[in-house]
Amino acid sequence: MVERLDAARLAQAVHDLPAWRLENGDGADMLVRVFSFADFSAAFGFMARVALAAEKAGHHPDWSNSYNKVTVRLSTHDAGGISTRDIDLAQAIDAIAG
Ligand code: H2B
Repeated sequence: MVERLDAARLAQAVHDLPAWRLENGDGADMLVRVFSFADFSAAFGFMARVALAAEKAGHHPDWSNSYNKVTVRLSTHDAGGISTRDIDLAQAIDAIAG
């Protein structure tokens, strides 16, 4: 079972991921980033690449898509907050987005 990051490690992780913001939903912390693309096709292509990376990692985003925008929310459901799995996935998503 993966553990939630403690306050100090979470603060460092958020500092190291400047494009992501910290939100609290239903009592659980999550990392949130909104990605904008030229059109729906580009947004969906991004989602397909992230989906493959997420499946490979066994860790999955909560997300939504509206035309050219993709909102990604990362948290570890099993831990009720943010774990190293979310940090790793955020870094992988940033690399995919370029
Ligand atoms: N993704 C996220 N975001 N949080 C989880 O707790 C989680 C997951 N758990 N993907 C995984 C799958 C788990 O249910 C499997 C059994 O590893």
